[in-house]
Amino acid sequence: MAQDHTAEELQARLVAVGWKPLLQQQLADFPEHLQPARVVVVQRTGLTIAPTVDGVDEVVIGGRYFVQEVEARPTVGDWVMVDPETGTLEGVLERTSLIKRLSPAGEVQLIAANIDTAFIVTSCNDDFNLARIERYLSVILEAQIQPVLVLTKADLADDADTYLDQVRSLRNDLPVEAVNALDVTTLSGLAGWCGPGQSIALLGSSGVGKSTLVNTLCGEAVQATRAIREDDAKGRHTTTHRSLHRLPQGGVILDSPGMRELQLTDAAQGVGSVFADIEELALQCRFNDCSHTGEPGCAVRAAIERGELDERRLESYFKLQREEQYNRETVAERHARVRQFSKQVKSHLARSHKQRDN
Ligand SMILES: Nc1nc2c(ncn2[C@@H]2O[C@H](COP(=O)(O)OP(=O)(O)OP(=O)(O)O)[C@@H](O)[C@H]2O)c(=O)[nH]1
Ligand SMILES: [Mg+2]
Ligand SMILES: [Zn+2]
Repeated sequence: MAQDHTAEELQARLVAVGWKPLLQQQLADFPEHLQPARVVVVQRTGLTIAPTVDGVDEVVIGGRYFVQEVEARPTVGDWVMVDPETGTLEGVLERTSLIKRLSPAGEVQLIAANIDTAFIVTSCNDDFNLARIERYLSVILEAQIQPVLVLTKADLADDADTYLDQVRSLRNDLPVEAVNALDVTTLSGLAGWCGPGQSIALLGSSGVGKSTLVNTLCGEAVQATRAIREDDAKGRHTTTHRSLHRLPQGGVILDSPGMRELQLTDAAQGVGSVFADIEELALQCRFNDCSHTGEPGCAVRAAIERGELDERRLESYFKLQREEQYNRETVAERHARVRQFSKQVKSHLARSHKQRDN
């Protein structure tokens, strides 16, 4: 029963799953008998929460969350309000950050909420791909989350430094760590992000060592891991659902299934931040609608010619910008169709109610 816990005990249990003092003020918006808890695992229709609310550790996602837009549905990392009497989900606290993508099926998919730091994980092998890193960075910076680049399998590479140099060429303010995810002594550079109240998300392809990092950082094997395929260094999609884990340093870390692709949606500002150097150069182009594809007086092309900007980076910028715009428009059209449909359903229902009443 709620009465068995003192307020301090409850507070300590919340802090253990990443509670921050600034969340406290949101509690005033809810009836006093409701208790906050964090979503640590998401299944199709239900959520696993921690700490438990009077022994309740799973709650059902009620139908009302499915009639709203996807973004209103609780996801991993969300703080939810639970009724200890009935064990039901009564609300979701306002998020401090949200990571989302467009799924391969073309739908907005939530990846995690209330994340402070994202470890973008890539290996010092064939997995390494600058354009993919720029893609992840766009999503993370859009969400105003601190990105940290983690280059795994540095122990297996002869030339880990060349990978480090390439990443450093993207942005000079990006923390980068080359590690052996199996060796805790190489992970000390990550400790600064792992303290109490901190929530970390891991993003990266299958097989890069996300779960291995979780295990080594947690100091025990909480997640299954599996060797990658020998022929093409690809992972085997070992992790199949998202889950939050407590770190000994006090923070929490979210393990996710490896992503085949991270399609951008609603990330125009994120793309702009990743390519801030290009956007700054563009201000000096002669035409303010310059497409940087050959107009006279183009400062972007001039920078490429001077060897100050990589052609690859400009291509990557164009690609992500186009994709972001296309996906944003597609999602907006889809939303409009859904709204139109639910309007039709409502008016149909209203008509049939009226007929019944007559
Ligand atoms: N030598 C070495 N092996 C690593 C390192 N990181 C991961 N591995 C190995 O790589 C394989 C894949 O690691 P996982 O942790 O399962 O990869 P994952 O990113 O969780 O993959 P998914 O769950 O499929 O997304 C395992 O055999 C790990 O032991 C590293 O830094 N060095
Ligand atoms: Mg895994
Ligand atoms: Zn230009």
